Amino acid sequence: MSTEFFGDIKAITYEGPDSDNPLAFHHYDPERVLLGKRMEDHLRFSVAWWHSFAWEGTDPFGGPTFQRPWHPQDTLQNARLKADIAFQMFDILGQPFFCWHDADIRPEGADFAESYRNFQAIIDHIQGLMSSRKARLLWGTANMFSHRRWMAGAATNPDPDVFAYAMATVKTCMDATHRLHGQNYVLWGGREGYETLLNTDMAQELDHMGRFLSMVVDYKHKIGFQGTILLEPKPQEPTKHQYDFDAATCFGFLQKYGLEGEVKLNLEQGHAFLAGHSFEHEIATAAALGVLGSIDMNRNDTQSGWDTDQFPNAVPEVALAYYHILRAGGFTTGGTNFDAKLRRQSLDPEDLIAAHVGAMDVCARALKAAVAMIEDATLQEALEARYQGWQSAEAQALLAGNLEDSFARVMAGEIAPQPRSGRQERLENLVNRFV
Ligand code: XUL
Ligand code: CO
Repeated sequence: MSTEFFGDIKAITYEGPDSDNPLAFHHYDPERVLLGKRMEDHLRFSVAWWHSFAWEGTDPFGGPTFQRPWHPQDTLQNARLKADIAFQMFDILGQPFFCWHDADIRPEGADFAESYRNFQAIIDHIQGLMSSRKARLLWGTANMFSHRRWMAGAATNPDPDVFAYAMATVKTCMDATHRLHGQNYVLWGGREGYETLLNTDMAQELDHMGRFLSMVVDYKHKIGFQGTILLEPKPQEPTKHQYDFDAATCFGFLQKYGLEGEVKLNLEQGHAFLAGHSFEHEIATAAALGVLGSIDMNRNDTQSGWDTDQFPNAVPEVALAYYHILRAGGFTTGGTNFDAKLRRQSLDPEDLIAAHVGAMDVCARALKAAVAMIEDATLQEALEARYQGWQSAEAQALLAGNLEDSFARVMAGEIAPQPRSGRQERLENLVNRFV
């Protein structure tokens, strides 16, 4: 059964922009060198286990639409089959990374100990698959939001027993990530927030969340995990309000608990959108604050207001995201994860391949545009020209000065600002030449 799932779909290859083969890369050419680095190493694509293999096609109004050979997902045998087929897809796509939540890869047991045994068995299996295959682990994470025990949060749960259960759960997921040589460990606090302030002690919950994250960092050092710990901001959904609202909020939280040098961010395009930001805003904010880690490259529907997790398809938007990533020096341990799912009518295995091929091509095309903008340098020059005034010694002295000195000079008419154009339209026109 497993060998037949993707039928006769062969490994996808680069055929160039003129090819009319829908199952070929038109822009993603992993070996092509841009700015001194292979495209594969710039983009560092990753497939998300949960959406591609664990999600069954449900929505708030309807049950599963997908019928996969590894359903139902409640046995170890089916979990192994799911892993085998996942690696077949990784072989077809040739992307370098994948990632998982514990709950995506193993069946839930009757109790913690059984879930743990299931998890260990599947990690053994994945380790075996990895020994002869290309795909590596970008990150592991714990699903501490689906099961009813997490309904009031994990680290921010009012019940200390749940806090302890979360500690135990994250330990197992960090151990597994370490064992599989994961490049990062992610924490997305889907239920770390509140439904109503009427029953919530926010100060206490934030302190618990800070303490929890400190323990995660301590454990990382204790086991010698070399990867990066990443927080994933999202303003709301599933809870009414999530504490990791956006990049700036996360940075303030990290600073309060002294973790800004230890933890970085995994930014998701759709989450930026929910927070009322553009994706490049979140990337530029994280870069400015020194906490840019990794990205989840999936978009929301611009009208529905939900986190629809669609594969990316707007090159201009994605190009600006990569422009800011490149300006920040590119990824180190991070990458481009498709935290994206098919539409629930996309039933065929080929849809799964086509979705990823298209998304990889959109990102590759956007990367090429971003590289071209950097090589052209007009944008950078315009930016530098705008701040040119700060090059003088006199301007630098302002930063070391005081309010009274400037008052005296402005009062004496020595300083009289002359407003200048921000040239926004000209810069937008310039970007349009590249995308
Ligand atoms: C949810 C989301 C998660 C995280 C990992 O919106 O993005 O899938 O990426 O827990
Ligand atoms: Co995500």
